[in-house]
Amino acid sequence: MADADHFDKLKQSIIDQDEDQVLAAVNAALDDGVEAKAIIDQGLLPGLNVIGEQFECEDIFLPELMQAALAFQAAMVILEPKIKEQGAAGEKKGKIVLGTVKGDLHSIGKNILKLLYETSGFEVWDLGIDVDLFQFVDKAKEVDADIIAMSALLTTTLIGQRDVIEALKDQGQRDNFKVIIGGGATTKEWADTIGADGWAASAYEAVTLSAKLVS
Ligand code: B12
Repeated sequence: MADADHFDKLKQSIIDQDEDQVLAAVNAALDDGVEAKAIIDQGLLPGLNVIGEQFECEDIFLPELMQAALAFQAAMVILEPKIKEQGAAGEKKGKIVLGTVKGDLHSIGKNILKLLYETSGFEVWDLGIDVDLFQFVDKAKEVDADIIAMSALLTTTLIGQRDVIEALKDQGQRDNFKVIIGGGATTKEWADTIGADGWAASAYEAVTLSAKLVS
């Protein structure tokens, strides 16, 4: 089967919120030699975007949204080890404290970013989701991080990114860390407004940006 047909099947399986179908499509694509990263970027994520649109238009509701997210995460259990196999060994490039901000439970983008950081030679402390501002600041100080990287998917939780930068300033720590932000709800303008050191639209760009910031 051509790669494009695999991508269509992968996308549709997420839209159908059918975990068995997702796993079958992932395994079929891998068997045909499609790369794990392409399976995610060109198959599964476009499906998740359609799910987001359907949710916004109220064609589907929270249970379906959750079902699609679970199916995506089941695929990642197969795909993560494949991506890690191609990962970088050797000297570490820098230390990253990563998390999704307070009040926000979205983890998929953050987890992809973590995976790419680790396979690109960064050390990552993943604080998870719903991360309080002081958890970011305290962990960054504790491990002497180079970068604090914060994800936000909701317009209502964006403010958590600004709060971390303000807390760093209050503690006289702002110059000790680079701060980058991302996630579906963020923009370059928001990053500039809150005085972040960088913003990226995708996990790939985030890794390139981080490598520049630590060099
Ligand atoms: C899956 C999903 C869920 C799942 C999340 C499961 C999980 N474990 O993550 C569940 C079902 C839990 C969920 C819940 C909710 N969701 Co939701 N969800 C989505 C959905 C469909 C996909 C999000 C996603 O994972 N995208 C794929 C990833 C890869 O994209 P990403 O996170 O943006 O990450 C990429 C880049 O942004 C970047 N990146 C990410 N983080 C970072 C960090 C840094 C530092 C950098 C540089 C880059 C970077 O790299 C990533 C890879 O390239 C989106 C729609 C959409 N298209 O985004 C809605 C969406 C985000 N959700 C939405 C809503 C409203 C909700 C709920 C409030 C629904 C409800 N009524 O309860 C709750 C909120 C719960 C909470 N408190 O957080 C809205 C948000 C609207 C808004 N603007 O505020 C959206 C946009 C749907 C919509 N169109 O209405 N959701």
